[in-house]
Amino acid sequence: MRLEIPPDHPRAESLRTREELVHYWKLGVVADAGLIAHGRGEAFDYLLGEETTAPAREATWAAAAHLLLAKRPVISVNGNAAALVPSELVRLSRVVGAALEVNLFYRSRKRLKAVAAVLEGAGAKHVLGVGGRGRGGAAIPELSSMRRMVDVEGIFAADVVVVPLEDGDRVEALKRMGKLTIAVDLNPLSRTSQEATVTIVDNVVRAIPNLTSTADELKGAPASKLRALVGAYDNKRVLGASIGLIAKRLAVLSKTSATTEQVPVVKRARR
Ligand code: PTJ
Repeated sequence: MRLEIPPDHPRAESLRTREELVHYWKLGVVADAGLIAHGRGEAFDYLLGEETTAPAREATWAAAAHLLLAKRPVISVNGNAAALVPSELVRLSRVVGAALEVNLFYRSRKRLKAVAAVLEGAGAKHVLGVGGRGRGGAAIPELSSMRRMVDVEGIFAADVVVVPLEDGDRVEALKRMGKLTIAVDLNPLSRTSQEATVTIVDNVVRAIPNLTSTADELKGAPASKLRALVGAYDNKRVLGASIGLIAKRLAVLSKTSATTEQVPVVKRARR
């Protein structure tokens, strides 16, 4: 049963997103830890003002240019991404000509199939990563987590990989294989954010549609313009700008917010 969320509730959007995740968790698409990961993301979204920031927009331009320059782009899909933005991922894959591959940290055959079914239900024609051992399976070297299991036709052969809600280990391993990575992560301090080629510090529900419309806009642009966009981009600088934005917001809020007013200390009476 899904919770009825009053449309005038001040946090209706956030509650709807939670309900979506819980619904897909019950279906076995989202991992138990996916609910915890979402809570962490929500906290950072609060700090960022729950909107797409200027640094996120700058990262989106660079990410779109990388995807359009790529020869074999792949979008890696986990449980949370499939639950929150299934049709948006399918649309992005069409606009930039990228393959969709299921790749799970908490991997099981049941979950691989469940995530692939969500993507197919959203219109995906061909989903990689569900073939299993010996059927198109390969492993990322020097990676011990289950995320190492990838498709030879997909992530293994890709030059650019989109990794929404990822873990830092695999981004590092993909980098060692010479691949470029585009992360979507609300936490600008995470290892994933720090290690990716481009990190879009934004909620995946905003980031993926923005990336699709930006790629659509850039589609007819000459390669020289795309190369200039990626050449001018510096992920460390843009991540620093996101962290700076959080610091600025907190500095302003600490002066204006009622929640930070001095709370009177009630001293315990001495006996
Ligand atoms: O489906 P699986 O088995 O592949 O597992 C997926 C999870 C998310 C459980 C797994 O990848 C995991 O444990 O991830 P982490 O290490 O918790 O990292 C998730 C990151 O995504 C954290 O930095 C969160 O802040 C961030 N995050 C959470 N929700 C969102 C988000 N970033 C963007 N948009 C969100 N909605």
